[in-house]
Amino acid sequence: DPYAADPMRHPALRINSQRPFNAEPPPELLTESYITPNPIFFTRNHLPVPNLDPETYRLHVVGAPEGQSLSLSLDDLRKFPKHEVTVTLQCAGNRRSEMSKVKEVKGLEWRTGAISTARWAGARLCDVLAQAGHRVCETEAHVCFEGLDSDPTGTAYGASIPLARAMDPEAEVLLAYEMNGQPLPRDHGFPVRVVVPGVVGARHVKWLGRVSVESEESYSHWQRRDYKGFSPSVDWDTVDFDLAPSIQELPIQSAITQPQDGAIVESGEVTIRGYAWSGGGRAVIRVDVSLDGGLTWQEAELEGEEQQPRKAWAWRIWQLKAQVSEEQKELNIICKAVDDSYNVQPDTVAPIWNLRGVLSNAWHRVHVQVVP
Ligand code: MTE
Ligand code: MO
Repeated sequence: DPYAADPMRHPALRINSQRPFNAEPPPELLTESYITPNPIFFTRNHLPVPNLDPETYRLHVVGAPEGQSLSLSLDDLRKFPKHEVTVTLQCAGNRRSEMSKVKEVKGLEWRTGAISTARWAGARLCDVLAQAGHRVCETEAHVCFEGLDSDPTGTAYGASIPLARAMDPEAEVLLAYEMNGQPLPRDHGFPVRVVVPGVVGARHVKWLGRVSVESEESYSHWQRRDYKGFSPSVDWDTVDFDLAPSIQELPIQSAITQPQDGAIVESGEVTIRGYAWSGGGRAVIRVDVSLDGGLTWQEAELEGEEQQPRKAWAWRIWQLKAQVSEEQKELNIICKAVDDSYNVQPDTVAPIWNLRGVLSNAWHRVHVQVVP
C-alpha cells in the first residue's frame, strides 16, 4: 500500500477521498480565524505523501546556459534572504459540489472549504533563479516545477508558471520551508513547496524536487490535461485541452460559512460570516449580502488585515449582523464579492458549468429556517 506511510490527520477534517488524501475543514472552523491553523488547512493530494529526509533532501535547480545548476540542501535554501508572506491558497475545484448539482462533473466533491490561508516563509524563487544564472528574457518562458511524489509508473506531479511572474520580486513567489512559523507539515509539502501568491493551488508544487526554465509550459498532465476551463457546451467527447490556457490567476470568489445551508436560526440578531478572495493580487473591495434571495442587499464588514493594492494575496473574512424579525419564516442568504478591478461573481452556476467542475464562483446561496 503506497499510502501506508501517509501522515496522521486532524479528525475535524471532512474527507473527500482517503487515498490519495483530500479533505477540507468544516465551514465554521474555516473562518474562525484569519490564519488557518496548519492541522485543519485543506489538503489536496494527487498521490501518496513522500517521506523525505530533511538531512539528505536536495532541491535541483537547472542553471541557465551561461549560469550553473544548483543542488540546494535545506540549509543552503535558508541562506537566501528569508521572505514571509500571507497567502490564500484555493483549489480550482473549490465549490465543485454546487456545479455537479447542475450536471455531472468529473472531480472531488469539494464544498466551500478547498481554500485556506497561511503565513509562508522561505527563499524567494527570483533570488534562487538568479543564483542559477537566470534572467528575465524577451521570449516567452516558463518555470517548471516537479514534485517528489510519484505514481506507480514513476511520473511525478508537476506544474509551471510564467518566468515573468517567477522573476518579479513584487510577485513574491516563494520556495517555502515554513508554514505559520512551523516547518511545513508533511501533507503540505515538507520540506519545501512552491507558493505562488494569487495563483491557483495546482501551481504551488509540494515536495519540490526540481526547478527548470523551459520555453514551453510543463508537460505534466496537471498542467496540460487538467485545470483548464471550458464552455458549458464542451463534453468529454469534444473537449480539446490544447485549446484552453492553463488556469493561473483565479476569479473573484466568496462564500458563506455561517449559518450553514439547512440550519435553523433564532430571530433577532443573526450573524452571517464568510470569506472573500480574488486572484492575481486583486483586493476585495466589497461583499454584498442578501437575506431575501437577492431582492435587497446589505454590505458586510470586512475583517482581518488591510490588503495592499495589486498584492492582496490573502482573503478577507467578512461578517454581517442582521436584524431578522419573528415574521420571517425563512432566509435565502446570498453573498457576492467585488474586487478592485470591479470583477463580480456570476449569479448562477449553470452558465459557468464546465466538465471538470473548476472555477465554481457563482453567488453562494444558503437557505435557513427562522424560529422565534
Ligand atoms: N504538489 C504535489 N507535488 N502534488 C500534488 O498532488 N496538489 C496541488 C498543489 N501541489 C499537489 C501539489 C493542488 S491541485 C493543490 S490545490 C495544492 O497543492 C493544495 O495544497 P495543500 O494540500 O497544501 O492545501
Ligand atoms: Mo487543486
